Amino acid sequence: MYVRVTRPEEGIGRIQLHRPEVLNALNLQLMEELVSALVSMDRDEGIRCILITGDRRAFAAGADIDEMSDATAVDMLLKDQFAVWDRIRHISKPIIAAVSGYALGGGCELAMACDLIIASETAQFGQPEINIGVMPGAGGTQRLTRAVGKVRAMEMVLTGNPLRAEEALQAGLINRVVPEELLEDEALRMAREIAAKPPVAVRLAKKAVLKAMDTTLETGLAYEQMLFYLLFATEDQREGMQAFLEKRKPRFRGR
Ligand code: CO8
Repeated sequence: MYVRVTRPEEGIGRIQLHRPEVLNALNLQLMEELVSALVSMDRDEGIRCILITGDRRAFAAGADIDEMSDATAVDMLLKDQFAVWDRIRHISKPIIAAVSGYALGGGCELAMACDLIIASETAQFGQPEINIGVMPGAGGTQRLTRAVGKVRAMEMVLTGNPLRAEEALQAGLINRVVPEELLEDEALRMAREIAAKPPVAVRLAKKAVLKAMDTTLETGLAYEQMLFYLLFATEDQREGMQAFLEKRKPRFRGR
């Protein structure tokens, strides 16, 4: 197994990428295991927030170069490795990437496919594919550009030079930078905070924010309104508002 799945606390699922000998290079088997863990956590009502992490040295140093080096275009097409990546987009629960060390190529793309990114001071984010004769293929040119803007994304993609954690924070690519020894705690703290929110509202809010990435303002606003109205069909809306009026803590049930 190339991933380790745990439940560190009630409501939180944790997936650790585990191919340390190759800096968690993302081969097809690892990606399939990762996505299958994500899908089963997404279906599990006991899990409200998902963490993906690597180890101290690497979140992931990219797609597995060994696995691709001899492939032809037709091999790549028939293998259709992106099908498994695409499934990450359909995970409805929030996913937090906790990144230490290298997040390069597919590793950076995987972090960007998550909803929030917490990094240790040692993290570095880059798209070095240009150095090996290719270019990003799992969202790097698209999500990076949306996150940091055209100018910075262009520089990263054309030079292959990575951003250090602090630079990535300033560029708007990641949410927080913490000392390495606090990474797990901080990621868990954020997961705990989100896991305590009303799950249906979290799910729809995630959908609405993602919608903003690929639609017009008008369509996005209409979509947001529909999801907002839909939440008035939930018990948690009643509970949340009632608890506010009664000046007590809400008890959300995910219904
Ligand atoms: N694939 C396969 N093996 C890798 C990878 C990788 N991406 N990265 C590191 N490794 C292996 C090394 O070959 C080495 O193995 P061995 O001990 O057997 O020689 C081991 O991990 C340790 O690596 P290094 O000795 O190189 O460690 P260093 O600390 O000297 O360097 C670096 C670390 C800078 C991260 C260096 O390993 C490196 O440059 N790695 C490659 C980074 C890269 O180019 N990533 C992009 C890959 S392409 C990609 O991600 C495309 C994604 C889109 C397609 C996804 C679906 C197909």
